[in-house]
Amino acid sequence: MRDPDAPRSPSSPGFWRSPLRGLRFTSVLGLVLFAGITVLFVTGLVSYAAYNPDLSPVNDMTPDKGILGFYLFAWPTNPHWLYRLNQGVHVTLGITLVPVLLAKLWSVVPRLFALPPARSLAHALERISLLFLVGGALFQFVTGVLNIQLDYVFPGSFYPLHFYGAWVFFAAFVVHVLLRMPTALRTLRHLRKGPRESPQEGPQEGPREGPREDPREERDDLVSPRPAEPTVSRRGALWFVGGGSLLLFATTAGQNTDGPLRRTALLAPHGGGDPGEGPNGFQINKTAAYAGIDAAETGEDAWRLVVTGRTGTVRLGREELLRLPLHSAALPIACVEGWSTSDQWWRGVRLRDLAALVGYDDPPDVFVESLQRRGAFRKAALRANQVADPRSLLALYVNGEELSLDHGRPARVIVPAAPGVLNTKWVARLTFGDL
Ligand code: HEM
Ligand SMILES: Nc1nc2c(c(=O)[nH]1)N[C@H]1C(S)=C(S)[C@@H](COP(=O)(O)O)O[C@H]1N2
Ligand SMILES: [Mo]
Repeated sequence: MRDPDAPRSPSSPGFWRSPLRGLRFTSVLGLVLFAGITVLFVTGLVSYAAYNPDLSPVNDMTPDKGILGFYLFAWPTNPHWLYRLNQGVHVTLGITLVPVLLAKLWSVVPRLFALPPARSLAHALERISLLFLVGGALFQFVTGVLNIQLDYVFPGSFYPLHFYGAWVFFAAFVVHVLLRMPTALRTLRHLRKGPRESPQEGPQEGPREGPREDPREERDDLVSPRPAEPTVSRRGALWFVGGGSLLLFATTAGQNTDGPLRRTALLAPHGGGDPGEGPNGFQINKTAAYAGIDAAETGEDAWRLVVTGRTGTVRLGREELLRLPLHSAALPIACVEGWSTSDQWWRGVRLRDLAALVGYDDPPDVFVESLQRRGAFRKAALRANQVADPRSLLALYVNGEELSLDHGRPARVIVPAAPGVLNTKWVARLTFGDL
């Protein structure tokens, strides 16, 4: 027989000795995760809807989604910062929650090794759901962070992985919350009524047997039966976790601003090309060089915008385009990676005016194609409501100057509230008609 106190096996309760572990620590972290992960799930699904995946296969990064697309809706154009807010929250919150997730896992790690693996069928099912919970949590956080930091280590495949992963993880999450929320709330209610000990005093004793001061108190298997000397109080540990989160927040959030604050975004993705100063001096995602754009093709003599619709095809050179009414709109670029710019001042031709040129008084959907020959974002489909918005432009100018080559010269799409991927650069062709 194994001595239950022998710290040799991680499945023996005595192996885990931190006096910080206990229902309270786990419950506080659990409640923070509950709020945070619910917001992550909702903003994640909303971000997917923002791509118009049900409009055209070119927009759909997860074509085999099946019924998981049940909730999709026509993405609105108001408020114009909608995607900026949604994705800023999704990415910034995801990064900020990393320390909380790690601390939560640490707090329950003895449970993961507990033997016997299953005491009953119900217990076996719960443990299988925990596999999906823990695996799913790690998977979602790791794929999310890798996608932002390593600039598409898995181009294309990231979207289905993160999308299906979200559903598996969230299903396990809901089961876990249903099972554990009562415990978490009861534990914290006790805490507010006055804990039996101050956090500095270390662990309770004899969690398994013996009389308790409050007989209704739950048994707490997370408390170590042979705790080590505390090196930090529970409150101190929570501050440590919160401090880690704060640090990540402070080094991430700046990527949603322009100007000097952006330099605080040490964890923002880098390498998009140096935007330099001046009117075109805002974040660049893919540079023209990266996208394989030949400057000669964008020049006055070479470039023709090809617009197709009900009444046929119209080809417009830059000069002809500029003879159409020009309009302005102040709109941000907001990337799925969680960075965004503040509103830039774009100037160009309304998409709905271009639709009218080829026979549509009531704007239909449009299929946009770039000069770019390869790469995932060279085509995009916009919905009729986006085409109809008077702020949706084929922009030729930004902040009073011609678009730089990296920002999409000679012309790019800009649509209010849309994710960056739908703002196609180096536009060559617009095909209007219901998709
Ligand atoms: C990413 C999300 C989460 C992960 C990966 C996670 C993981 C775990 C794991 C593996 C356990 C041990 C279960 C066992 O073997 O009995 C556990 C216990 C617990 N979790 Fe979570 N959890 C998460 C979110 C939450 C949330 C949102 C709550 C709040 C309602 C919560 C509250 C608890 C409580 C109170 C326990 C201890 C239960 C007990 O000892 O009776 N957890 N968690
Ligand atoms: N042709 C083309 N257009 C594109 C892209 C691209 O790779 N190719 N990237 C898109 C993405 S993901 C974003 S976030 C925005 C970024 O625009 P910016 O580089 O001008 O900031 O452009 C979009 N338009
Ligand atoms: Mo993007």
